Amino acid sequence: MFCYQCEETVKGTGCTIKGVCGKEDEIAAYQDVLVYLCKGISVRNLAAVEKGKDNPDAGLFIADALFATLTNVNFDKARFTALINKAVAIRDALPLSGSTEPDACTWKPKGDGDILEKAKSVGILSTANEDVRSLRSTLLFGLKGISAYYTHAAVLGKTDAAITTFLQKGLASTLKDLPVPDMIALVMECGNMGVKVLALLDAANTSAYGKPQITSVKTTVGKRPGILITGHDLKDLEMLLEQSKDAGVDVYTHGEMLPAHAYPAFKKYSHLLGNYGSSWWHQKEEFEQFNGPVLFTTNCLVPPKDSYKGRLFSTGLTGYPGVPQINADPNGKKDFSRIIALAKTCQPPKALQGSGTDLITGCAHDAVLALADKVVGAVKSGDIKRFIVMAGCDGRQKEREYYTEFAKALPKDTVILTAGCAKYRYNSLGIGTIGGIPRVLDAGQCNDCYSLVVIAQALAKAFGVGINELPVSYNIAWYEQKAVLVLLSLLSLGVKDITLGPKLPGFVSPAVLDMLVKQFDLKPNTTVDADMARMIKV
Ligand code: SF4
Ligand code: SF3
Repeated sequence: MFCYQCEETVKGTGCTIKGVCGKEDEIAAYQDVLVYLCKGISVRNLAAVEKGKDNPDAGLFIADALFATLTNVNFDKARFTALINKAVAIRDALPLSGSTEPDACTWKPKGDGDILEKAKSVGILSTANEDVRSLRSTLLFGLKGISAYYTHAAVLGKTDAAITTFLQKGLASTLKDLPVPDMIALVMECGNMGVKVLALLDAANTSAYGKPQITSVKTTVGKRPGILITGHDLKDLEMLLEQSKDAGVDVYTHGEMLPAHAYPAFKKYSHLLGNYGSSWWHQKEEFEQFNGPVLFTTNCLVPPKDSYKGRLFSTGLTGYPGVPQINADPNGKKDFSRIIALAKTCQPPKALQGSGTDLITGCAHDAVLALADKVVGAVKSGDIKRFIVMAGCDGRQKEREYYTEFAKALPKDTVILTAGCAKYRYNSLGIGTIGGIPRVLDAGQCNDCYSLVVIAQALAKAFGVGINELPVSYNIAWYEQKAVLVLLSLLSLGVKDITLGPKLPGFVSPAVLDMLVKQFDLKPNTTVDADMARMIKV
């Protein structure tokens, strides 16, 4: 295997024996082959559009398939086998793209051994040139990010053919020998599409569940048994809350589900009690102590311990061998009665050590812009000197303590703008407010980075300056491929001088890094003191 798509990749260069995430060699092979087949579908489907014989559903299938290959989403060979079979069926039902076709359009697996053999020649390392590999990988990982967000929006009925067409265009491009400037242009176009898909998901979430309100979320536990829901999918939460409302159990959010508390549609459920635990990588300890069932709706899924594995359920694109999967019926409805029945037999959750501090969330664009006069006034009066965007992901390495230390060391006249699970590094520090404005403004999930962009654009307008002239610094923490997309989206909006950590991506070659530094002034993070001195330009 060779995988270098996430920040925790071995030695910062690539996982070759087994993933740090727990991904086995075999699953990596199935994922590589699935991506390869999606490239074949893309070539044929794009050609079929011109003949009016395309499959309009192929784009959503590709989004689902790529989402399944994202870090910490799915570890189940049976699910990948089913996706590979479906990919072949979709591709083979399309007309030929021409008299000669790339192998990805014609190759067919005859069984397990075939898939493993094929994976040796179609994965990341099949591109020999380091810089071409780097650009193709950057594009592929950005496309994976688009896929994840697109799938969420589509579940809520919001689709956009321009996005799925780009997914196919991007995938098909990786089979061609394109000049470097064309590849760079595609990476930038991926960033543009990132902004588009983030806006689409924002519209999907807010039209279904209302505009997030600034909300204080409890982290204490109740006396009744609980169900824990983790991941990013709000539709799953909605169905779970509705089905469990009279069952005598409570529902708690975990990880990236915390911002759900801010949506008006979920506030009506009094049994949505609070948030339990923190970011994804703590799940082994936290799920153990939760005592009740846990529903995974998306990443991040950490291979479970046997002690609590029997209480886990997955849905959507997530999967783990032996963990029951709850699928939607043809109308999109999911039956969570098994989870609710199990919860009733469980002990209530145990309070986690150090928990109890309320967490503020829901500082999305509408809620913050409702305070625009106050915020602009505080900047003009000098009460707020600088905003630091500290959005992104959390991860398990010790070096991520940097983000807690950085937040603690920030001067009292600064405000953190955050989104994603990176916030758990500093959202319970109690770093206070400035004139009633919380100093940690949590816009929501990683996809709600879109809100941060809207806020920055509104501030730029209010001050009559460009986005790079604002008193805003970017100190972004990344882990998986959605964060890659968010970064590309920021770059496509012209945001410069972003600090990225805790390590630069292993898939960025020296020449590509040089381009990013020259064009966008992208920097790796260093020490708290040095980065603080650079960012706090008073
Ligand atoms: Fe390694 Fe990350 Fe790939 Fe997992 S997702 S195999 S940890 S690079
Ligand atoms: Fe977190 Fe996985 Fe990236 Fe959605 S849950 S931000 S890491």
